[in-house]
Amino acid sequence: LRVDESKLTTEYFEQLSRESAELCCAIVPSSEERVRQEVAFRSVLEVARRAFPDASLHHFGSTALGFSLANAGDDFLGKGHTLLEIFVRILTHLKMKDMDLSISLGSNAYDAYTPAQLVEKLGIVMKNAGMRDVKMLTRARVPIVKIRDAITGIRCDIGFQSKLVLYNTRLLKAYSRIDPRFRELVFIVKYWSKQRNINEPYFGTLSSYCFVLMVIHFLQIRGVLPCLQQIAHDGQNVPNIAIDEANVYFCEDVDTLVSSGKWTCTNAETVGELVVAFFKYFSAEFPYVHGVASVRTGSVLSKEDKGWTKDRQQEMNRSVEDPFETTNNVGRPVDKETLFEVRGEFIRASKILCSAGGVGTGAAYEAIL
Ligand code: 3AT
Ligand code: MG
Repeated sequence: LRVDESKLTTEYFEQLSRESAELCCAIVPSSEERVRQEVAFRSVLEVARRAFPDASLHHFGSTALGFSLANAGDDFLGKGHTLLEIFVRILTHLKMKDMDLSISLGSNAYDAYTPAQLVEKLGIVMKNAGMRDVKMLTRARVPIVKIRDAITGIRCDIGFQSKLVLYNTRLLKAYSRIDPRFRELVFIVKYWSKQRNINEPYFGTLSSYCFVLMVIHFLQIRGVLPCLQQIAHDGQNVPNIAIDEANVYFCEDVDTLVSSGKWTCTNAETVGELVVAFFKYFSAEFPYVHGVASVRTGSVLSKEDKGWTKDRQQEMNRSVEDPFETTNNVGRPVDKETLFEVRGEFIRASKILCSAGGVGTGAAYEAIL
């Protein structure tokens, strides 16, 4: 990858930051959207209890975090975009607002049913209760029922995931409270990945979750975010809080962390600078062959130490470690064919971002979408 960065000007980075802020403003969920989510949550819980009377329901993933890219807001619609632009965006946003829900049951239920049977039983009550578009994905890595709530029209993915998803959602939330640049970068990267069709784990590309971990890892390396799993409350040893054989401890009280001065950010880069650096990092700098991006340690680990393969074909799919479940390769869906597609998109974005700076044209950021 050859890019000439010497021509990138301060004005260019300012423009990128401005465009990023505008894009985020256009796609953050409105408060009305949140109310509708709450209504959908309650109706799913009510129906699930018909099949599993002791069920409790948990909201995780982007909609729980406020990271979802929901309906284009009025802000965006009022800004003189063409009808085609608006149409494309709305289509994209519609794909983006699935609510991730997880049911937990008394332990006996897990002995009585296989994961596929749980999903079938849930799917049947959902259909009988008049939920729309009910699909049971019994053979997915994590079996789920997909539904569209009849009243609100909100789509939900409902599964019986391990509690770890609730902890990793909380971890991401804590990071989002430390530095506002994190959330903006996540919006941009997620939006870009969906526009470029490399955000479909089911078709061998990466999940949003994987992209978010890549953003955190990058910001840790860059000194924008600390490593919350390595900071002990007492300043001494990191405790072990075991859930499903993982240590789920992390420093969640980020307000105290910042106000006490235990964490001081030394990086003053703008969002525009970070966007350019992010794409450069994952297209040219990250050591895919030997390295693993580890949010848990705030560093790049070696594949050898982790006992993960060094096979070149496996570069991407062994490169991102789950923060809690350390044997989980979050990049796993990527295979030989899609590896080139995903890497190619990073390289393309990086090249465009760096060359647009030289030309100084408008809408620089839009060019990567
Ligand atoms: P979308 O807005 O739905 O694209 P999201 O942020 O909700 O993005 P995902 O749907 O990819 O992200 O994932 C939702 C949550 O599911 C995030 C995490 O708690 C869990 N999760 C997803 N993939 C994995 C994985 N490979 N390993 C562990 N947990 C995962
Ligand atoms: Mg999701």
